[in-house]
Amino acid sequence: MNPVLKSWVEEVATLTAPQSVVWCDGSEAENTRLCAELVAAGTFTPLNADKFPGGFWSRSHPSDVARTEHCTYICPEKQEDAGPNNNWMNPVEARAHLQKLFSGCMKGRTMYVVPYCMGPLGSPLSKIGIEITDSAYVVVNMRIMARMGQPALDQLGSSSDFCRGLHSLGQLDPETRMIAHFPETREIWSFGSGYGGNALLGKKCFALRIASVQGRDEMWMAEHMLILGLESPQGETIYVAAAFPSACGKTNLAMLQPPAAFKGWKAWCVGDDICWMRPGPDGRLWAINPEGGFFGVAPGTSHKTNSNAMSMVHKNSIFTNTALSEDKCPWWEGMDGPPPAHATDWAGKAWTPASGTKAAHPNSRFTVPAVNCSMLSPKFNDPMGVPISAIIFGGRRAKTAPLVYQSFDWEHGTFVGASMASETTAAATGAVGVVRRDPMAMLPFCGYNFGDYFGHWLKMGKSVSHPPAVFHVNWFRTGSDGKFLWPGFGENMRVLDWVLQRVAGKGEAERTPIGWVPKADALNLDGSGVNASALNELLSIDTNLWRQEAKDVGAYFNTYAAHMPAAMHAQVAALQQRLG
Ligand code: GTP
Ligand code: SPV
Ligand code: MN
Repeated sequence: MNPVLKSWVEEVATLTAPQSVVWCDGSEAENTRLCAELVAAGTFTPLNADKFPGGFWSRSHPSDVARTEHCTYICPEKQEDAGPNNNWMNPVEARAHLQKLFSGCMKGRTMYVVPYCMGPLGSPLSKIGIEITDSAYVVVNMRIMARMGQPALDQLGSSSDFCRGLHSLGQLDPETRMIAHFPETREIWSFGSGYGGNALLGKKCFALRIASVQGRDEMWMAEHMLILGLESPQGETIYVAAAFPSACGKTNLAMLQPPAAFKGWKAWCVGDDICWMRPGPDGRLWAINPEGGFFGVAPGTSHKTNSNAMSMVHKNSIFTNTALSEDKCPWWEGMDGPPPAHATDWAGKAWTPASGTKAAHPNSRFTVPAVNCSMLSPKFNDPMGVPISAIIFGGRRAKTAPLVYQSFDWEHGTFVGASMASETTAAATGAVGVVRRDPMAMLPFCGYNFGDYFGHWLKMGKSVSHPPAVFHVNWFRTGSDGKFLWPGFGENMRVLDWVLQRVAGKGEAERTPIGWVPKADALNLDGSGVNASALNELLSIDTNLWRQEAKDVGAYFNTYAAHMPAAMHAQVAALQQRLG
């Protein structure tokens, strides 16, 4: 028994006073028992055994349906280390407050000790975390989302190098909810929420907020990115990583199905949400997906938009806050076919198409083991990961950002990522559709000062002889009628094709003030239904809008004061100069 782990678990048990302590081994038998307990408690409803074997439907508390950024804290000793991009609390004060919240909070409950490995077992790039939780729902979800159980414990051995995560549902009271991170001691304390990124501590809390700090200290990168392999008809596979904010299309792009015009091409999914990248011996950045499953947005997922996802959710999957049809199948808005005549909605109420409300919560999700994905990359478990040739940033921008452009070099690419903005979505509580700055899609997830983080990006680029080429995409540009100009989903292959061509030193492009934009005939639009005027609009750059954008970015960068690298200010000035 690992002595450091043992004494921490004892310490937590003393603080939280559970009825019993269960060490999770991650076995099938344990999972079956926990799922049965969740069914008995009414948390889980078994799904139709013919159509969704091993599947369960679950509803969270109606006030606990998304990440809560206003009660998420980064607590290094110095406030400036958290930066203006994070809520900060003095760690002494935060600990005192959390000690009170957690004191006796597991009375009458079972305390689960959940060991897990982020990244392939045995990989030098992987990291061990331990989550202590009083939620069986969290345990069974963690088992899908990470390599959970005995193998992780075996890998840890007697080492004290693990991320400590303490989680309690508390009373699920939004008023006392708090998700606190102590980057200096690699600790997470999460109280009062059972939902997704607030509660499955391996995901955003460890693999991004804590890991981003570890990456800074150890010269690697923890990013909110999908990883996708594209195999040409000649059998060559190129890997790209893409950072889009929450609910802006990562899972969809990670499971892309190339359209008919790309006969012979194959797409391979390595990851859909998180990417850890390190310099390899060949001077490239190599990436692993630290996760073991997918926690994907359900609404909008259909055979038309993401048939790979539709196929993978039929086995051993958990659905949270979707609707449930009378024949015990999950349902959500945007699924193929007509809505069920009668269903139970995400809040547990009887629902019909005439109800006039959404049956599924806009942030309802499926939790699915990665092995279910038929296009899962053969490199998914490769301990060295895959070499990344291109990094693609993107967001929801009705105007301003063209369909795609390429940065001039790594430094400019870092600027393109740092100046990202996107409309907010239902993945976090608060207003939806408001444009905000979301650098590298990391605003809610970077565990330290963004100024220092941009500096780290610049340093990483200099540390490799062959940094990835950097692009920006926008699938969400709208025309004068307010409708999306670009068909999106599988059709995004047309843009990736240009990206791959550029990586190979080909692909016709025009130099513009913001970067390289494809020439009108450089994109293969065969069978896309996109006409010349739509394409023209998609690729157009409104100089006036961009002058305003450059000004806004400059003002935003100033909020990081002395932490902002001079090179980023120089990029703003250079953009302004190019815009005239
Ligand atoms: P997180 O899991 O929150 O990080 O989200 P994500 O980035 O993985 O987003 P996801 O792929 O789940 O997509 C979120 C929403 O965006 C879904 O409702 C999709 O239907 C929609 N979406 C994804 N790709 C496209 C696209 O290419 N075009 C359009 N118009 N919508 C898209
Ligand atoms: C996101 O919000 O970016 C997600 C879902 O991927 S959550 O696990 O809640 O963070
Ligand atoms: Mn995400």
